[in-house]
Amino acid sequence: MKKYTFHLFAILGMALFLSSCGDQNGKASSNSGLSSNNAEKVYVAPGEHDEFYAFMSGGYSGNLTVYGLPSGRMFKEIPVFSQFPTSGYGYSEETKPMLNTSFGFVPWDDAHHPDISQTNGELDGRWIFINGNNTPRIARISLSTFETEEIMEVPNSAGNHSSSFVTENTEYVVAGTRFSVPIPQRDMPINEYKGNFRGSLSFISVDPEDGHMDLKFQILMPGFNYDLSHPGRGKSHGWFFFTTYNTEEANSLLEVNASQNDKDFIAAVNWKKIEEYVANGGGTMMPAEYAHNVYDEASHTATSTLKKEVLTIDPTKVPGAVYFLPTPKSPHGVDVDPSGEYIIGNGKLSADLTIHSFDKMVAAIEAKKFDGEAYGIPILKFDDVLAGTVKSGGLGPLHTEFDGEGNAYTTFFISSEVVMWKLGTWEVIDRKPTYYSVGHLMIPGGNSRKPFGKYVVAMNKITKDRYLPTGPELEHSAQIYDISGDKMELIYDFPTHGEPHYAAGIPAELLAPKSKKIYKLSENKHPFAATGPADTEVVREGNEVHIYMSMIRSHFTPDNIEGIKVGDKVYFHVTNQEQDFDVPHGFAMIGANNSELLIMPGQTKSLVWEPKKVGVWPFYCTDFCSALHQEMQGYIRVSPAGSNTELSWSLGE
Ligand code: K7E
Ligand code: CUA
Repeated sequence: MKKYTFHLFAILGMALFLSSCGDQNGKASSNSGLSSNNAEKVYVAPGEHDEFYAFMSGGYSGNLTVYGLPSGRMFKEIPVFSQFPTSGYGYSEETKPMLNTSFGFVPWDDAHHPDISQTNGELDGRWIFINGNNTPRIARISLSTFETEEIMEVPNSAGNHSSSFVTENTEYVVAGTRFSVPIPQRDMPINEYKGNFRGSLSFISVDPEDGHMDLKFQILMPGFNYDLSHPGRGKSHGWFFFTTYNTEEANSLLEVNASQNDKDFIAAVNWKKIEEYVANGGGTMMPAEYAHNVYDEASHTATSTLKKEVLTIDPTKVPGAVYFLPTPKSPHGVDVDPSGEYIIGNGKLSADLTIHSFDKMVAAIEAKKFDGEAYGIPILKFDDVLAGTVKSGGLGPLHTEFDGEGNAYTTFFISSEVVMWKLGTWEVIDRKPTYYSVGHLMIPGGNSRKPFGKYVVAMNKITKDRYLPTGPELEHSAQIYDISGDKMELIYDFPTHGEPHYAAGIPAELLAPKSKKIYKLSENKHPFAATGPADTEVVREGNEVHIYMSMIRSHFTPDNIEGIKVGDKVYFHVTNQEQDFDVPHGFAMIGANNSELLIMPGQTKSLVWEPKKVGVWPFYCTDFCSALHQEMQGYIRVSPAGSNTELSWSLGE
């Protein structure tokens, strides 16, 4: 330990020396955050573990990446909405159904907001949810296997952005539409948008035992843009808050036309009221097509079901269910503090933050003090619900997180900074620059009753000169600030993959002990599993051939197969017989029009291959698994279509 520290000091000394010489641009050093003390704060010695997991959305990568804090080391990319050749996700026969939608197979999406499941408003570390914006979907990922287990398409939605946030006991994962659309979809002139389009807010229930999702109801709101959302907690549990913009209902040149109103709204939704209404038979079933894809851990296989209807709610028919809180300047994020009292509107075209009071909101509703209505939904008076304003001096507030010690941290995109301020007194305590143009920020547990306020991670949109250049395309950049003291201290930069929008962090001790190590062979229920060499065989059904194959260090059984013909459709069903932690094997077949398979111990995966050329063709293991990994290979003999080469298979003959 001592030795490492010494080396680190030596390296740092050099870095300081170099930067003090100034760079080629003659620009002043931006390394003021760098001191040996800060270096120690992010240094995780070889073999040591990080204190937190950070799950960062991949944005346009469609996936979720896992990092350690404070080291900023990337541990895993979890494929969610995008095909991922590294593991075969979305290419293997078992996982193709995960990417099925009512539009057919959609192997990509734009993933924005991960949120970890909660019990009593605290992170419980069972699952993490994330939204797909483009072809509206919500995914559930297991935090024991770190695999995507379920994807629910969201009908009547478009640009599924105010998603995927969970209620205090994970009763629901909530999804709101960014783009309003005709509901049901129909052929109509675009310029008749106003008054005719609708915005849907979807409540997807989560089974407390197995996490399975079910789309319970959709609230059909006026045709605004529903940008972000967050749950009430503590006393405001039972409510959900959504920001809106484009309350002008413009359908063109929104940068001008959707910035006309001085105030848009935060929609406050009392979902418990709606739940009650639904339980009493309220709501209207509407035809809707949407896919529900579930991955089963025992069979290692996903199935996709196309659902046909959805329960819709007209909010004007449920008294007391929805109110509008006027909020200045096209708010982007809406965040709720750990106590559940303060609802923070981040008006992205403003310098100030608007904080609404939950208690005042309830009092104003009880006193029926309304300032008119919008499409039958009561509008509360701005001054009646206002708790305070943060005069930040920054520009372009986007998102706020909390440290659990009475402080809030807000990102300002335009002025590129994080501003720390005090809940209740609204005074600004500290501000630190970000490099550059920060979007979201994350404190582990920062969207729960119990934040772990040691670090805040800022996720920046623009990288420019932070790293060695990599051509025109640069990875995004995240920055870690130590917030354990009175002021924020920038301690580290690290590159992130795709475009992280939001992230969710959790103490490592809540996840690491229950992380799954292997799949038990004895529990493998895959219909084509070959859990031992005795189960291996090759079965022909017309021109379909099923190969039940097993693998163990360092061979495949069988490794010689003859009798395959051009025009066949060959399924390799490959089972990894290993029962040791971290001994995957890979499988790759020459000319296959998909990817390799990376198969975990005890798991079965299937690859389809349609041989097009006569010959003898090799397959091999792609993961360096033993000293004899290079020997882990086999051959398939492919005969002409119509030939009578007999089907045979063998090992060691
Ligand atoms: Cu990037 Cu939450 Cu999609 Cu703000 S959103 S930055
Ligand atoms: Cu198995 Cu390399």
